[in-house]
Amino acid sequence: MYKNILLEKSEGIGYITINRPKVLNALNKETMIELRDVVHEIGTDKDIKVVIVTGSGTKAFAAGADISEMHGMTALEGREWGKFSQKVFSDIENLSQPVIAAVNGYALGGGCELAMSCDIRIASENAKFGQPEVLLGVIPGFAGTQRLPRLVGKGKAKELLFTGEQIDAHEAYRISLVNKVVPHEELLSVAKAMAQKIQSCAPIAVQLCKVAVNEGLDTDLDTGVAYEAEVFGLCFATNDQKEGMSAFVEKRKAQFVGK
Ligand code: CO8
Repeated sequence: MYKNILLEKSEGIGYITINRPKVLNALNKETMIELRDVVHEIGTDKDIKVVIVTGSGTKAFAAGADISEMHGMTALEGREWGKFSQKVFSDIENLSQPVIAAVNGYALGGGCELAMSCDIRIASENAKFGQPEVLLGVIPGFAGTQRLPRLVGKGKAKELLFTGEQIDAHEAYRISLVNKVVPHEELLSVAKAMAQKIQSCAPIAVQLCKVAVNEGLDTDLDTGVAYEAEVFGLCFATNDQKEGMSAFVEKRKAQFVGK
């Protein structure tokens, strides 16, 4: 159904795989349009509880926006392309389901920006991260100048943005760009295990955690805390809250239904 993306749904997990391995999964327009559509499809699929995003092949998660497609763009075309892709990544960030990036190789430029739009990043030992745009005469255009400092702090983000330097998975872990680093062959099984662990929790509570973090981080602490109180209150309108707390009191395992 999709040309450049593989979409698989299994046991409540949606697997999105960028599938252009010959060009290291470079993100061309066609792929970004498909990614938008896949994200929409998954976002409206009640059976999908967690999403895993990865790249096809062993070498790359995504080596950036497609340079061969971009190099002849006008200023206006560049602006439109950037805005379109920013929206796709913000749709990923705001998907109701948690999204895990399983970074299997190069995550450069738009590839790093794609990983950063996911909620959690797990990197294989051979993953490499970077924002090499300044080496091409541009700046990151898919929100890298905004998400990178939010994840690693202003100083480190500026260093990576100004130098275009690539860092390995361990350095990415050290600066909190990724949550964990695992042997390459274990990447998908670790991502799946994390997805299953998330799935065993109350689904609405997990979704509301995501909303509270995302909304709160873009505001001041008092506003974020007030927002949390509202969302916390909402949880008491769910069956899962009653089930979760009754199960604790009755010393049994909770059976959550997502209602
Ligand atoms: N775009 C298009 N093709 C690519 C890309 C890319 N980003 N990356 C790799 N490829 C292609 C290569 O051209 C090559 O194709 P071919 O076999 O036809 O020559 C194939 O993939 C394999 O690549 P290499 O032979 O270069 O493989 P190496 O192992 O030697 O090197 C690297 C791997 C280091 C990853 C290298 O390919 C590289 O440096 N790639 C480019 C990385 C990069 O600069 N990414 C940032 C792109 S810009 C960006 O993402 C900005 C986003 C914001 C845009 C805003 C728009 C307004």
